[in-house]
Amino acid sequence: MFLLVSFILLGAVRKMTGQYKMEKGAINEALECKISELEKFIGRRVRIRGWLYVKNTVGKISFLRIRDSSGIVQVVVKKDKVGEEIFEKMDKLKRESSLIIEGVVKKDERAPGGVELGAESLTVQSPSLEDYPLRKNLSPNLVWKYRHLFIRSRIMSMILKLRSSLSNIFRNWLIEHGFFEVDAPSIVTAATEGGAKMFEVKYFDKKAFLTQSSQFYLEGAIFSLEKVFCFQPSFRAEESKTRRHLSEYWHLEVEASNMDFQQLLHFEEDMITSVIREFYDKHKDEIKRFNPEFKPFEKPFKRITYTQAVELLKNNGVAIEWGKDLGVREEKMIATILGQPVFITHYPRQVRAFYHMPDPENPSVVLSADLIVWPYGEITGGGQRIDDYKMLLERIIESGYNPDDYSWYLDLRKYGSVPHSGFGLGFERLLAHILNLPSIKYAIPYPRTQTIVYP
Ligand code: NSS
Repeated sequence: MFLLVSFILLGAVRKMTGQYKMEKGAINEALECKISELEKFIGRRVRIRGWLYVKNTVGKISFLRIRDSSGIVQVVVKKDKVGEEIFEKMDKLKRESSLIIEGVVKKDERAPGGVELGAESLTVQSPSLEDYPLRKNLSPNLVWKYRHLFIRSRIMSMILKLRSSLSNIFRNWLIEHGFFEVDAPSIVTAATEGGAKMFEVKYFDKKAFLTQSSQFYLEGAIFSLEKVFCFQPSFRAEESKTRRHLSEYWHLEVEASNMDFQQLLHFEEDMITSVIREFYDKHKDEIKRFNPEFKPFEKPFKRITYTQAVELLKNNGVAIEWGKDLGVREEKMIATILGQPVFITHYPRQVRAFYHMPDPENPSVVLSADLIVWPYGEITGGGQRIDDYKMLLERIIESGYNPDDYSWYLDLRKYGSVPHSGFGLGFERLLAHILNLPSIKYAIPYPRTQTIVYP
């Protein structure tokens, strides 16, 4: 009796875990796999699921290129193998129809990936209802109009994979270095970055905004967790139609207690060089395809103070007054002369947001740093924060803001304030720089710019 019960139970467990099916199927059933795995299964019968990329029929044979998330394979469909009805149906299929194909994997040195699939059965999951609108020689307008389809392209799927990997590497690096991920609200009531415009939101009967930066919320969180970061969108309503501006971009922001300005610069260098090195080592071939010239950044990064930068620019014929913010032209010149990336530090207080700590040795400048590359410009902005209640209140008033709007932020300086620093990194700017993309819009699946809000 005991043996009988055990036997029945064992059978149930094997069924549940799929073990039973595997054993039975090993002989007859096709093995479900991704296209990139096919080379491991030469001679085996497999099943792939994908989308029709290209079709070319010559008499009774059709050559299909099928893509899935992992790659592309050539599938040879012979009329006598799949039957006349299926062959005719398949021959009418339009690009991007979704298919399930079973067949035997064959070695073929000439084929991309070194293999091709000899189809034995073909199931149309869903035929494309119309001609696919994205064909060769795409105009930029078409790309933005059909962004939801364009992300299926090989180039975009490659970029999206790299994007996903880069964000994972950043996250893992920060977590391994003792940071906690903290989530901040996207709907807020006040500005953080003086210069940048905000999107207004009707929030029930109140006025609110889409956040420009999660910095203030991270500053709040250091008093709980000490080392924190977030990776989420920031919104900028700037009317800039440049290759480096998005209205919604992914912002990696880091904040740490008891970190001073010099420690912050070292921290940024460490994080950025380690993350880019790991990213490069993992994806060298893909990165080289986009940007053969790219070399991972080396420590230490070049450093120049704003005042030295103004001197340098003047010596190179640029008419710039001390106290004015640096523009694209100036950043380009500095990055070209000094090499990149370069930290520009100690900006005049009037061109930086109110929360920056004035330099105790020269309070007309603040302990802030932008990391500049070319052509994407500033990839990080950050610095040491004012941690004194009175000083922060004065700076808020001096900058023309209403202290009531910032009372919770001021509170942080009332209860056990500590020196602290942090920075924000424009994720798409960094990715676009590494891959040398023609515009930041290629570094994000669904860009939002002054002119693009659909799809
Ligand atoms: O405005 S920043 O320079 N700084 C802040 O928002 C700080 N509150 C961040 C912090 O210290 N936690 O923006 C930071 C970075 C900047 O260096 C750019 O790389 C990127 O955010 N950024 C942008 N990327 C894409 N599009 C736009 N419009 C954009 N604006 C800033």
